[in-house]
Amino acid sequence: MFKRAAAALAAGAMAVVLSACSSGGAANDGASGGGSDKITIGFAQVGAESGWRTANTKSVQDAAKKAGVTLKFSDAQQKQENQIKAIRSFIQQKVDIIAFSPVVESGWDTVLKEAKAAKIPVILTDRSVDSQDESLYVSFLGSDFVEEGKKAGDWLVKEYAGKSDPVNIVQLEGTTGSAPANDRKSGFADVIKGDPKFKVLASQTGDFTRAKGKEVMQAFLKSQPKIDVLYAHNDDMALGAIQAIEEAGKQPGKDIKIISIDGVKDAFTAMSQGKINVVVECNPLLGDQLMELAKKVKKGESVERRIKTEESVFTQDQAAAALPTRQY
Ligand code: GYE
Repeated sequence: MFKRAAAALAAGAMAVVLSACSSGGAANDGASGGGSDKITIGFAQVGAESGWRTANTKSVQDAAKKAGVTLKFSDAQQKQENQIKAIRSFIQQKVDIIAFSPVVESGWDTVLKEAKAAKIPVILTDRSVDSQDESLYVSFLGSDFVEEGKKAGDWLVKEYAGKSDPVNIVQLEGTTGSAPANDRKSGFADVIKGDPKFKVLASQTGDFTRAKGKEVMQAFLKSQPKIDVLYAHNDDMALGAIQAIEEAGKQPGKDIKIISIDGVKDAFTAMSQGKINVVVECNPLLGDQLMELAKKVKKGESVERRIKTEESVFTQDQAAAALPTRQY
C-alpha cells in the first residue's frame, strides 16, 4: 500500500518536473511566433519479440535522431497493460504526439479517450486497433496484413495447382488477439477455402518468437502423422520451427514446405539454403514516414488516415540474389 503511494507520488513529482521543462521551452519558442517546431514523440513499442521488431525499433530511433525529434521510447514486453501505462505516462509528460504499435487489437478506447481529452494526437504504427470511434487516432501507418495472408495463400494454391491429394497444413499464429495474427490467418483462410484439398490440421500461437515457434512445432510433429506445409505468421517462428523439423529428422523446405512472413535476413539465408519456400515481405522500416507524419500532425496539416507500406513476395530462386541488399 505504502509502496504504491510512494511510487505514485514520485511519478507525480517527475511529471511536474517534466512538464515544467516543456512549458519553459514552449514559452521561449512562443516569443518567435506560432508555437514550437520541436517535437516530442512518446513511442510505445510492442516489445523485442522478433527480428522484425528489432529492425522496426532501430528504424524509429534512427529516424527520430535524423529528424531532430525527441523520442521517449518504451518497450511493453508484449503486454498490453505495460503499453497502457506507457501511454498514460506520455500523457502526463505532455508529449506532442503519441505513437504506438498496439500489442492486441481490442481494449484501447479508455486510454485513447484520455489522450484525446489531453489533446494529444495519436498515430498508430504497424498494428491497428478495433476502436469504432475514428476520432481516437489521426492516422494508421503500416502493412495490410490481410493482403499478406492472401499472398501466402496464393503461393500455396499455385504450388499445388493441378494436384488433388490432400495438403495437410499446420499454422503457427502470431500473438493471440494481435492484428497481424488475426489478419494473416483470415487472409490465408479466405484464399485456400476455395479448394477442399487444403486442410489446416492444427493452428496454435507461437507468440511471434523463435522459442515458442520451435516448441509448438515440436508438438505439431508429435501429434500430426503427416504434415505437408507449415504456414508461419512470421520468420522467427518459422526459424524456430525449422530447428524442430531438423531435430525430428525431416528436411524443412522439402518434407515440409514452409511459408513465412516478414523477410528478415535470417529468413532469406534459410530460403537460400532451401529451408523456407516463400517469404511474404512485411516492411518494418517505418521510421522516416512516422517522423514526416508527426511533423505534419504537429503543424495541424491534414494527413491520410491510412498509409500502407509497399511489399513483395520472394521465392527460393530469388533469395540468394536478394540477400545482400536486405536492409533488415
Ligand atoms: O510480422 C512480427 C512481429 O506487427 C508486423 O510483429 C508486425 C509483426 C511482425 O513480431 O515479426
